[in-house]
Amino acid sequence: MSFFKKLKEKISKQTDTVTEKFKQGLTKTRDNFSGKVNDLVARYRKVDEDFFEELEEILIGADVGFDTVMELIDELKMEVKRKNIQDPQEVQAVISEKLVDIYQGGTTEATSELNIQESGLTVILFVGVNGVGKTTTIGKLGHKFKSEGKTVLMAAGDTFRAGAIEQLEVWGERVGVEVIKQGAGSDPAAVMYDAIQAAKARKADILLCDTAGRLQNKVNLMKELEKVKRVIEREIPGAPHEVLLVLDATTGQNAMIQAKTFKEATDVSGIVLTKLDGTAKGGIVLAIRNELNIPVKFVGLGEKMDDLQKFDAEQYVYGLFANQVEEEE
Ligand SMILES: Nc1nc2c(ncn2[C@@H]2O[C@H](COP(=O)(O)OP(=O)(O)O)[C@@H](O)[C@H]2O)c(=O)[nH]1
Ligand SMILES: [Mg+2]
Repeated sequence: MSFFKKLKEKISKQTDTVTEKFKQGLTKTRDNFSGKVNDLVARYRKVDEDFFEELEEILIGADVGFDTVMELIDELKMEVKRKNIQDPQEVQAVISEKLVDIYQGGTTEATSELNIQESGLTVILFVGVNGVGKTTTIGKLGHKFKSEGKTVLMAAGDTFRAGAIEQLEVWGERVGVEVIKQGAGSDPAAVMYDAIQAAKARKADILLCDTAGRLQNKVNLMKELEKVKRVIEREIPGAPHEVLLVLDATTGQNAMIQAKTFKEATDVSGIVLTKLDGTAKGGIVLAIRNELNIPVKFVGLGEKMDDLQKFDAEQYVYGLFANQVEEEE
């Protein structure tokens, strides 16, 4: 059976809406990346050094990241040799197969699972620079947890940016979740303290904590995050259960730099990659996973409350090559 068919079988265990969301959200990347790969395999009559060089350029152009591209090309060359593949058309399936492999990196699929406590409160802290989509992601996740029947609270920890508290309140109203806040300019650690007390009093399941995204001064950022974390840890041993770094896919290699900075400043447990729908360079997912070794737990595929999806490497690769898969049928 072809890889595409196997892929389709695997993902068909999930709902069609998930597949449709990934497919829709990856339209720009698919048109760009897969379009170029198609064109490449159509132009070459045999798989040679030039073919791989062009493929390398396409991958780098899709923000896959230099190191990851080199690794991928090496693997492809080996696979082509091993299977004695001559026809460029056949390489396409191998490419998608290797993309899934690279993402999963030998680990099991469970990496996108959140560390949710079986009983008691789960605290999730969101970090990242301004404008990446922290508040929006909190809104979307709040909606997701609520629809699973959980009691959710949100903490308005971005007390720095004008309008940030109000923006979270708008999301709170939209998805029916209470927002714990203090005035603008107040100490974020104090907001977290209040929010935890409220969460305990309401026996909440999930507390989603927003933070400010100042990165101009790394030392300050570290201090602020440390203080916020210290308060959370003190009130709930073992918390925060997740520290999710939010990155904007449209910023490409800049997102990689942000990730490295935050990784130094705090223990990041997962990444939310937003605005994947807004970029033609969705290869950044692979670079993040492979070069930072932090799992991408969620991807943002639009601005609406149901446009957040748990990241799934197979859905992602299917979304990239959906046209081919459907053509094969
Ligand atoms: N297209 C798209 N826009 C998004 C996504 N996530 C967030 N945004 C938009 O990005 C902008 C900044 O988001 P915001 O949550 O305020 O970022 P914050 O400063 O990190 O809290 C808003 O206009 C959001 O609607 C996404 O997945 N796709
Ligand atoms: Mg915000």
